[in-house]
Amino acid sequence: MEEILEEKKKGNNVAEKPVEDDYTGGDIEILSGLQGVRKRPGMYIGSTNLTGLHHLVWEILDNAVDEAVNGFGNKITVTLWKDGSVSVEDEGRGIPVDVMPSTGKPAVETIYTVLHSGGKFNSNVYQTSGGLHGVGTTVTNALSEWCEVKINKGGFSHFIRFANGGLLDKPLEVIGKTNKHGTTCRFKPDPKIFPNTKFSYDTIANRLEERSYLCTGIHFILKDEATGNTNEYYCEHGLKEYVVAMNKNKTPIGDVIDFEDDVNGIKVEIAMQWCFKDYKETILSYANEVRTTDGGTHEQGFKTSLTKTLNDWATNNGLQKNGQTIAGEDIREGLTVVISLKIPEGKLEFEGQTKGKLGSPDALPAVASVVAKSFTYFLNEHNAFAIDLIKKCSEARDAREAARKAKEVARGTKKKTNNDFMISDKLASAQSKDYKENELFIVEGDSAGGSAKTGRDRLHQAILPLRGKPLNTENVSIQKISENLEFSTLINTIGAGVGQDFNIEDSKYGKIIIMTDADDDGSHIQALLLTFFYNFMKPLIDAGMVYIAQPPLYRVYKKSDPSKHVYCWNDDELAKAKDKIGAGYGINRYKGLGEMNADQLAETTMNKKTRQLLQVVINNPIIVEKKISTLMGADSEPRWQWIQENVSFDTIEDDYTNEMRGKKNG
Ligand code: 0RA
Repeated sequence: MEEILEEKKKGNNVAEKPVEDDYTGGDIEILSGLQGVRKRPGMYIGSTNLTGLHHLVWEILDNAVDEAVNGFGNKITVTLWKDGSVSVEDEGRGIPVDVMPSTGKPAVETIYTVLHSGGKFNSNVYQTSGGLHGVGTTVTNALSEWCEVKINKGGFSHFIRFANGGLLDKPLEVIGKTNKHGTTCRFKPDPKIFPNTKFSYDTIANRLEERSYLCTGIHFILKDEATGNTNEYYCEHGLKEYVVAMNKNKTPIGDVIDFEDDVNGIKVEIAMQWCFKDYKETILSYANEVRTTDGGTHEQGFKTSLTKTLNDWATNNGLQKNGQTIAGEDIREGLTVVISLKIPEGKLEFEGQTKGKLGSPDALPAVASVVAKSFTYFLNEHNAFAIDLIKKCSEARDAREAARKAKEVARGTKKKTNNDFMISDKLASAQSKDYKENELFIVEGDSAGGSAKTGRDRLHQAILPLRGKPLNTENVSIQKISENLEFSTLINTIGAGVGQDFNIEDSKYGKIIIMTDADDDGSHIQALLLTFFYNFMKPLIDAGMVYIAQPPLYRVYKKSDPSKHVYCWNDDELAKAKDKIGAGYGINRYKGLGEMNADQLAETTMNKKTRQLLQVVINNPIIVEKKISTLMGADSEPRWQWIQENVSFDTIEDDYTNEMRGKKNG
């Protein structure tokens, strides 16, 4: 989706570079390559929103990590500079600087200006490619206002500079002597490409933390020159510490179990731990440090082998109740596992539209054999744990069976009664049966609910008002949730089940939109609802179907003619609106949804053509896991503050937002 958005957007953002006339054939190729990236940034970095902006850093960072993972240097420093630039410094061998006979140019210049040239210089066994599209340094350079590279190598310090979207600005030169070695790349993202060029310290910190778990023995340092903030991440027992971090504030069963082996050149590392009172499974998988959000052969191998290994062990030890086996989903309830594979170049295959799925066939038997061997050994060595675990899994199965039976009974009765009434008397449902097109607005407060019901598009928009704060669902069983009126209503309304039984295909809505006031209480309600969706309907979030509505903060109008008005979502827009309306303006500051009438609410927040929505996207599992459990697990005051500053989920703009931005800019 993002790429389509970018197609729409680029017309607004991308400036054409004047073509100069003294270029050789090779230069023209370079120029058109760089221009191609600038014309369609979405194709290379996914989008030009904040996620895309940070891709520029990931591309550079991953090269530095590659170098360190392959044994060259063990310290990587990322610095945010006051001028808005960022640098990544490593202590590796230094990018090659010698002139290449084929181009007559220094290798570093080629690596920075020719797409897909990076790999040719790199003979590392395991190549990482954390940039979603793995296109490397050229893309970062092309999308930067300027980009400077300093290389310490062979006794000398070298420097090269690019500007205006990747064009050579200062040719490579020796600037001094040094006995150090390593590469520093510093660049400033181009504001002509990115609407927002401000890097987020937290986003980069989380990425470095994640990397530190996957690449042990490397010191990752982050510094912010503007604030003086600094963090260092370093792990010796990577995945184990990753799982500990994920399960912080939960009730683990035993220590983290971890194993590691090499099968036909594929290095498999796994760390896992079960927790009580956690009813979901959390599987994080990686291939060569790339997160595989859509799973793939390694996850398949893990699941199949885990199920078989535990069942075999239970059977062999006479622990299966009535000879029943345990299903995989019941074994994985409450399990947190990180699977990381290092696969040699030739065997590495990614699949799917976003390349988020591992396709390498060899990964399946490799992981399966490691699990079978090592987990069997572990169970034999830890009998008490094994017995507890099997008991827990059987209980999960029994609970699921009971829930299924209850649901069947409920379904039987439901058919006999008025469907809408059974769902909720508060729900104003949508008329269309084209469920994918339908949207469910979960609205804070009955009064806003009333305006929303009046102002909605009755064909496709349904309104479910919430009374008060929803239950905090962290560490709460499905049983308890079903007894909660607010959540059982929501579960019935969505109509696709809950927990392990949730089936996204049955969802009666294509978009679930949380609409709250833009204040502390509103963010708390958002966090509580997101916690519920995350714990019990995670596939909705994974599919990008959960959104947060964005009511405006102000309306600026002309006093002499209030029909002339502009809505504003932030202070920048407010300043511009004042200018636009000119002398004699008035301002409405909206403190809550209830202050807007039905028309205003519809126009600003609900109408597909004019609203702004934030899509809830989980970019970094560590933050979500850690923060949800810290925040929602303990009821401490600073929570408000925190939610205000960092919603636990990264949000990206949906298509309509961009359409609207386009309009505003144009
Ligand atoms: C290719 C070959 C050599 C080093 C590198 C690439 C290299 C690339 C990057 C990117 C960021 N930091 C880097 N450090 C090294 C080896 C060249 C040699 O042995 O002379």
